[in-house]
Amino acid sequence: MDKNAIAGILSEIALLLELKGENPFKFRAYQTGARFLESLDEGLAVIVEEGRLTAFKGIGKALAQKIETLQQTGQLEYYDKLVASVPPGLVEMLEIPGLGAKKIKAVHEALGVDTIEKLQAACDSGEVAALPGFGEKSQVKIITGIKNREAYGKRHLWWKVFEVAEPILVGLRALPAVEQAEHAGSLRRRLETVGDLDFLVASSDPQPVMDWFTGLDSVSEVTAHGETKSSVRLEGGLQADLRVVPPQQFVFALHHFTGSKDHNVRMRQRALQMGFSLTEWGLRPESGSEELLEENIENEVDLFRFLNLEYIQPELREDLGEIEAAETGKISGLLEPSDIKGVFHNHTTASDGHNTLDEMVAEAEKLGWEYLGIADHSKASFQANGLNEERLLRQVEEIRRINESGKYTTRLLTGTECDILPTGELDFSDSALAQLDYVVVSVHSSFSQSEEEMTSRIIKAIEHPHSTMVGHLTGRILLRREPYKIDRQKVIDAALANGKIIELNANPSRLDMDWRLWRSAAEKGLLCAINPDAHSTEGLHYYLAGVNAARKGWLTPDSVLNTKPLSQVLKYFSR
Ligand code: DGT
Ligand code: CA
Ligand code: CA
Ligand code: ZN
Repeated sequence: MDKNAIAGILSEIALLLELKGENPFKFRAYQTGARFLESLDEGLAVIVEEGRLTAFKGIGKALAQKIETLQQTGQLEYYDKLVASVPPGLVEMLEIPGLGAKKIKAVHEALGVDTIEKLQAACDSGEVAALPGFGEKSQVKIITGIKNREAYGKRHLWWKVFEVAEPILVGLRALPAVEQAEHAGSLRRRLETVGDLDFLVASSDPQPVMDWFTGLDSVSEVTAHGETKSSVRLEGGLQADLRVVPPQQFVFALHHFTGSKDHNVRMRQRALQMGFSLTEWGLRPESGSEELLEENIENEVDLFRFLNLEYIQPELREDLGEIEAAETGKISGLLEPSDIKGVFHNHTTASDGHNTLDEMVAEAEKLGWEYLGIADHSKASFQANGLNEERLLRQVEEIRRINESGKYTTRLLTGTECDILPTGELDFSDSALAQLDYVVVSVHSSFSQSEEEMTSRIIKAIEHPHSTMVGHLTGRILLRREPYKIDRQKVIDAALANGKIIELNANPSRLDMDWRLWRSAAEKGLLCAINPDAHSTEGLHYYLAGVNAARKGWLTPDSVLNTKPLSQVLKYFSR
């Protein structure tokens, strides 16, 4: 078993122990163990072999033994027993936003609550509010949390479901009966969250295709198994639809099932105005003839051209003006993943990242990037092990040494993710900030300020002479945490007035600032930086989710700083 998988198990053990109300020293030891493994920069197998685990800080004999067992056998009896001893409903309660292990344990012990349904009932009857340490406010928070979990539980992060969908698509394409296969729906439009997966296949022999799909190992329930459409529920609750159409209908069905619904409605209106009826089956003259016009329409490019439109990328099909723009050819040249030449907002083991400077820059080199910016947390983010000025300046030195060593073709840039304090002041002195290539400013505290307070807090940071860009503008965590209250338009205007950048945080759970605001902001001249906010080498790959969101926001390379070569980026920073 590899170190990351073992770290996952140790974290889970910590949670389970906390749920059981064990001594904090005990579960913290497992948290420490998990963090140790995540940030380990040498091979675990070698350390185990040489019996050196206990030589590391915080790794006692008992913990070392468990890590060794997991490393060698991939199993741990202690863990299995622990999982079996905690009601699964308690673990599920951890998914309720704002409810931690301590409170879950308290309601479990006092009221015997061991499922979310029972928790809801206990809130409704006021029993939760009456518990010591809870009160009316906590109870309301739990009720809202349960509601959010239900609402959000119906949708899924695009990034997560794309990983599930891709192998299914590859499998479909490999079937002998399949002529063409594509994703459709919100998945193909790269919407940040997806309700269900849609697959579309062209085949004149649907039966074996349907059988293959409904027989997938990952299918937990078949909810429909028909001639042209099947629906399944996959493990984990995600639903998926497959439609199989005759090959000559494929292009029309693909356009229809890609959506969005609103885009489809507008396209159908347009066809009607030209005297044609456009449906998922095909295109035919409105009056008289029953004849379908599919001979000259072999793909979506042809379909759009038939309606006198330039090709509209699936990402843009949200009925936000794309059809008008396609009339005049104004929607080409969207940002592509290959345009990205580096990124700025990333963390290392110096704060709460899992990989070292060297590991991060080596990965950036593999991605072919010219530069990689490091922006670890500042000291106010103590929970993320934020750097004080001394540590920051030492990191700057280390980065210089790595750059001068000539070890990597990718150049490291020195930055910080500096906290915007509740007052709008920055967490580092001007003299420290002046030593850096750039400064990302972010809010990590006092989320409940009023809209006025939060807006002027962020604008004050934008006006600070040393700030370069605003990180994750609204703090939202998709499907989990609402954005804090903020007047986004005012902040955009302030960024424009001060020549500052707003980040498009590419973490698939953030995608913040939202793509819906980018088109008009970029038209006014706002510059974007696509930042993965990586906390590991894997996290760097999130830039792809950022590119998706940027495309949905109609961004072209011109509006994105990190499409520029290193020389221009440095020039921009030293303005
Ligand atoms: P989702 O699954 O909620 O993330 O969103 P979609 O867009 O994937 O929606 P879904 O799965 O219900 O349907 C896939 C596409 O099929 C949708 O984007 C457009 C098309 N479609 C479905 N129902 C209708 C409809 O009643 N009218 C029109 N015009 N199109 C529809
Ligand atoms: Ca869908
Ligand atoms: Ca669907
Ligand atoms: Zn942050």
